[in-house]
Amino acid sequence: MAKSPPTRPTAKGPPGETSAADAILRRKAQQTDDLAKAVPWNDNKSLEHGFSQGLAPAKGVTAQPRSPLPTGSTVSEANTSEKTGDPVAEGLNAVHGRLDRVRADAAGQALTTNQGVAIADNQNSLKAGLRGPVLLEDFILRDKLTHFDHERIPERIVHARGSAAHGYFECYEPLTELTRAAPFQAAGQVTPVFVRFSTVAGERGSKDTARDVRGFAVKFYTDEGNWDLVGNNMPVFFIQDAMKFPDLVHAVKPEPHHAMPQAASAHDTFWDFVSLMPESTHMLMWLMSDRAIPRSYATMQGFGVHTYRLVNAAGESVFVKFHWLPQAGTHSLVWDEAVKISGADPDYHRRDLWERIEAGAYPTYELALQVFTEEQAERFSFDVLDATKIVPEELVPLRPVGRMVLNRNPDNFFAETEQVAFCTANVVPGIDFSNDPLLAGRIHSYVDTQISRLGGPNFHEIPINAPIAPVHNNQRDGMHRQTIHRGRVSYEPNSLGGGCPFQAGAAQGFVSVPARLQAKEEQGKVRAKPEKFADHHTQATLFYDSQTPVEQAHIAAAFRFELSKVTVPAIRARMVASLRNASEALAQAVADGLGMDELPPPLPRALATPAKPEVRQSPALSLMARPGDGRIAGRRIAVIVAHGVQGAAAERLQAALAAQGAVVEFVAPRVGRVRGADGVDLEATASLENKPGVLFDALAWPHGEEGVATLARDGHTMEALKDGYRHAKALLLVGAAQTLLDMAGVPTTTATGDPDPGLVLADGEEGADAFVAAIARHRHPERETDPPQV
Ligand code: HDE
Repeated sequence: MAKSPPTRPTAKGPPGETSAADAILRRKAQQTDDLAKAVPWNDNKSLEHGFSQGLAPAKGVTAQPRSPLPTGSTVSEANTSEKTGDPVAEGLNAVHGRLDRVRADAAGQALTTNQGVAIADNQNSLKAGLRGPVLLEDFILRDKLTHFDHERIPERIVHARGSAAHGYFECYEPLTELTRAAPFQAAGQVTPVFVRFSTVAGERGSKDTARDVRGFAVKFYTDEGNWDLVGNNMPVFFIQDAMKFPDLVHAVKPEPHHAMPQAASAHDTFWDFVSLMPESTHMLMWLMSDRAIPRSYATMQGFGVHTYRLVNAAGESVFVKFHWLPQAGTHSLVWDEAVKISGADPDYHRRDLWERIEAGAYPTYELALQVFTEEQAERFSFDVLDATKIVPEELVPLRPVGRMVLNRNPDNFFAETEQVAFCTANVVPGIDFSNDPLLAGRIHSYVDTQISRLGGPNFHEIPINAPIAPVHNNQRDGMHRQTIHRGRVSYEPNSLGGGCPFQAGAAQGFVSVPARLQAKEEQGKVRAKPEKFADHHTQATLFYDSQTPVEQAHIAAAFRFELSKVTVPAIRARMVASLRNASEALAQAVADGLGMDELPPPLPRALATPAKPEVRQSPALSLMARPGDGRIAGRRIAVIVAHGVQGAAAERLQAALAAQGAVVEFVAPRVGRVRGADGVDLEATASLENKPGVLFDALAWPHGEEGVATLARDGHTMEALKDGYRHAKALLLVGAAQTLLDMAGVPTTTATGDPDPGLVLADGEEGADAFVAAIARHRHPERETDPPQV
């Protein structure tokens, strides 16, 4: 039998209050004993065994305390102050929730130290005399310098360079038949999100327009916990097993002896590795395509990459692939442009994202699902657990299920964008993993990396990472712990906390899908891959064959450029030999570009006779497949002017473009007022020097003889015109401005003799309309030649 609690506490209160304190302590002891008695044994223990119990775990046993007394840490919690505040409300963890509880604003406030001591002088350190030494007792100086000295944290090992925004996900229709995941339960349901886009290889301060994969990581703050969909802008990956990830990253990062090149795959070690890893071939096609140099984060697709599972309330599950489709369409840069932009504005994508949101042109993406059953998956010619494979849309069509709108910039880059910690392990009931071996490695890695990057195991309490769903568990302590837990219970099962926090059970809690295992002979522990993983080329071929001729030419040029930077001929030859297995035409084009006299023999294949593919062409794989909504909202347009321009016409053009949502700037040799020949002056917000033409999507030169003559004498004008032409942009030249074409050597017809559709020479409204239509097409590759003529 349990012993009765002592009738008298050992602790004594101050004289005069002893009897009241005694009474409370006695009540607490009595109620504690009652609470413990309410749980006479652990009723759940017998339910921990057996397969069917594992599928439907029981809810934990709880008991209701008679008052808050027995579960509290101290009977003195009612003695409140400005600092302690009131006793915590029942069931509340105040660390988690909306971000407004931690935002700060200094309006009307004096400068203080981190201890809240007002700083009288923020200009001088404390010295022994005017010319004397600085004193160690200057706690104000040391408070400031010490914090400053530790302002940097380790950057992400990969994806260090990134930019992020807040927004929301809106569900189109209930998906309850497929999943019980919180964001998909009702039409119009809104879930807050935080999205971080990134490059992979470059360091934190590296350029945005490197040829690279882009990260597309979405944190859904659902009311059942955080779900992170940590994807990329390409649907496949370089490798099939997490075991190879450190090798891949070491190969692509700057070479360890001299730390070069920064944010670039065009170097020996990367191509040495991938040419020895034929499973990378499909991903290399994507990486060498224009997908790797997106125009903006708002114009690229996102993919979950791995196969995941959706699970409904009945525990039934299907496989799923996640796709983000940009409303503005998929648009990319061209390589020469990306190179030039990286010099003119290394923050090109970061700025674009920020400015679009500030201007109200919110990046919007549709979420689409490819849903298929395990039985379907078994019949596919490829393995859905292989992250180097897509599920062609012809096989499983995309089903749009909601949209995501990014409508709020962060307040503070470090606190939000740098400290956000995405993790593939963050799933909610209704979402589950497949057995993709690459995914398994990620489920481990992301938590692990944050522990060193964010300095300990409590990074989930950093406001940007904290869920809006309540958090209650028995984890305690660790570096920088924020939560102050009430009570003495930090274990489960318990009776002293009334059983709380209790095991949620199957009805509310996360239950893993009991995925079927393979045939018996495949169940043993083994380090090997399934047979279909050995087909390294079929889908690389599918991708290349599904591109338009222009895209194919860009892929060949990208391979040529990258391999021309490789200094070891044997590696070049090995890569070309590998490409022969994907496309003879591509291998030949690359070999020609590298001055190889003969094609090397194809590399041996891991699988001699791969299964027959279901499709040999998939038009959806072309960037051209998603031109967008045809609007020009968010496009950046330069109207290039100088003193003597026809001001009124230039203003009309600006208004017509701005009315379509475009961001239009007058760009002149110098910033400031530009005198119009017609008496209408303009304000140039940018100069040809501080914002070269390469930073705009389209360029216009309005009429005005004197203005055009001035521009003709400024070498920047020719540069802007030539670049605009070479990069296939829409160009408008009115009246006298057309003389610039000849000077720049820009032809008005394409190589085939057809009129150039991106070159608009009409005036007035007609010109503006034609220009808008040309901008909406984004680019006019009809004029491209290799090498460029201009
Ligand atoms: Fe990552 N990856 N990754 N990755 N990854 C990281 O986590 C890792 C992979 C992706 O904006 C790191 O917090 C392993 C595939 C994105 O903060 C690290 C493997 C895909 C981001 C990590 C992969 C991704 C990361 C570095 C192979 C596309 C940026 C810092 C098993 C589906 C998230 C961090 C952000 C970041 C590990 C492969 C996407 C080291 C071990 C495949 C978008 O944990």
